[in-house]
Amino acid sequence: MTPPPLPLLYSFRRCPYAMRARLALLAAGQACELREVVLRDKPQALRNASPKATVPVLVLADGQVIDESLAIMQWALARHDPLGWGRPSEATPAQMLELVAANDTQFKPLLDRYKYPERHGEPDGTAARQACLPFLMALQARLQAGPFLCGGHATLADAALAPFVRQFAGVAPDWFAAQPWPALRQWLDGWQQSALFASAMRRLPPWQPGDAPTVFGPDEP
Ligand SMILES: N[C@@H](CCC(=O)N[C@@H](CS)C(=O)NCC(=O)O)C(=O)O
Repeated sequence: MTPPPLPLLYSFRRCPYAMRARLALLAAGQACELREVVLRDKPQALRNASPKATVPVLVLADGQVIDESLAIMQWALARHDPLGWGRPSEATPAQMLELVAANDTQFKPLLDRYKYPERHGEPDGTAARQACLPFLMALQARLQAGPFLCGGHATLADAALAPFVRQFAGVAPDWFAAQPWPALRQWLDGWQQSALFASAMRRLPPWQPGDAPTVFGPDEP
């Protein structure tokens, strides 16, 4: 019997939204065909699948298109969740999703201002960085209470937020290292050193029409 075709993931290695989707697909043991996208030269096939043309986009074998990173995570984990990413031990699933929403709607815009102050008419990133502190301090407090954001094991929230905290830390690594956030740093280091993260960050050449499929999944190199 021929196996069903794999879902197709349009991704960009360094995009934090695509990272969280890849992490969840790996955690779910869900292989897919991956097409690495160059954002300044998006393939027409991506635009056809999702006119808003952001990454990640997952196209299922039945043609269904999922073009929001959180929805891709939820789709994957609803199919298979051996690590319990959808079952936080110290929060309800709704509280876990509230944390993701706070990241996406509050922290992410401030992170953009911090990274690119000139695009926001600001002389430097210090005001934006200051505005990020309450969010990061709240993460530090959570991680002081337990090794992961929602308790004793990693969940969707950890995978969804880590790529953004990583970006924040990368803007001024020395400054980040000097903050009184040991639990936050340990958590971030743990993610960045994990085998899962290494698999999620596998380097792939940009996809072009006609290329042989690249399988991305738990068993791939
Ligand atoms: N809400 C979307 C946001 C995705 C997003 O904004 N991705 C960025 C890359 S990190 C993107 O594709 N931007 C479009 C562009 O740069 O043209 C999601 O969660 O998937």
